[in-house]
Amino acid sequence: ESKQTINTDLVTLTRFILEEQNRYAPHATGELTLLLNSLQYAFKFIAHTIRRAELVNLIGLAGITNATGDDQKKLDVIGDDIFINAMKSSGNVKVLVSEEQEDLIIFEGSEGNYAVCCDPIDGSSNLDAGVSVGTIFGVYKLQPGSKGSIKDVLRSGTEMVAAGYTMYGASAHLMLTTGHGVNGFTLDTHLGEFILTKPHLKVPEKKAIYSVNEGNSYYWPKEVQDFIASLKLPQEDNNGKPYSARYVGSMVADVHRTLLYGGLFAYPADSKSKTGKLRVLYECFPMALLMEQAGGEAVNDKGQRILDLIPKKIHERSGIWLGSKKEVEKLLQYIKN
Ligand code: P6P
Repeated sequence: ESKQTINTDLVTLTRFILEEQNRYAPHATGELTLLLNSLQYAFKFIAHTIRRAELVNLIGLAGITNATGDDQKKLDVIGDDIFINAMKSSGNVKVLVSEEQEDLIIFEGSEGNYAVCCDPIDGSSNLDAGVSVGTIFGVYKLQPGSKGSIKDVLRSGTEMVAAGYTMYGASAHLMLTTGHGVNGFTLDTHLGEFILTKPHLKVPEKKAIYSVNEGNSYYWPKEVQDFIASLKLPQEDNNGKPYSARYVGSMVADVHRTLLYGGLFAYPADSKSKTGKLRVLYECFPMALLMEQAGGEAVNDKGQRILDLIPKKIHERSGIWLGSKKEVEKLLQYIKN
């Protein structure tokens, strides 16, 4: 008979984080480890809430708009509340930037040494259609001597000590980096644990997939129009076939596919959105850090490394191109000249 082998030595996220702390930061205080555990609690709660949303009629507009003018859906509000409460009660977070909050949040009573930037439910405009959405996050350690202020988050993305996202799709997938590569976890809802399923994830070096909203092409600069048009021609390095187009319209879903399959994702700035649409602190930086840690690249419309940008405002936006190293290099030929 087929021997059903059960893995009795599962690597949970909790175990993985502790092993990583012992391996890379044996003298650490353990605060980041505790913070990451509070983050995973928030992901589990949001995943649970999203799964039941339609059943308990949570889907639909909440009748208010957020900091960046998007119509807030009920789940956006609930996701934001869950996230804020999880970070506040962790005791390790002093400063919080959320897409749903116009102003920086400072947890006055907290002795926390970390600042967290997040988009609690990114892609929520797709929620009613059952499209995958996700929570995107980036973590800074407060600057030495800081009591927690906006200066702790208006910094280059290279200073983030952890970043990632949890995509709420068929399963809940967490992609995490703490600066030592990218590891993927899948939520086992019976155990209530994120299980390591994609250790040391590397993005394929090249892949003939491009992912951009072509509905904006009328507003793109000429070099972007020319570059995207060039991908639609037969490619010598793709057995004479043109690129495939794949665009979900939910950044987490588009980036997740790009990390796993390779390709190029883009949201360029255009004459309609002169500084692009995606926000630096809690969309561009976390996805750029993940992509670089997985061996890929992430640049802005001038071909500058996304992580080297220094935002001046907490909801600042940037054009972004990210994905396989060879695909970003093809782009640079067009926009660097
Ligand atoms: P568009 C979702 O609203 C979002 O913020 C990202 O998740 C996504 O990549 C982008 O906007 C989609 O924007 O203009 O293509 O619908």
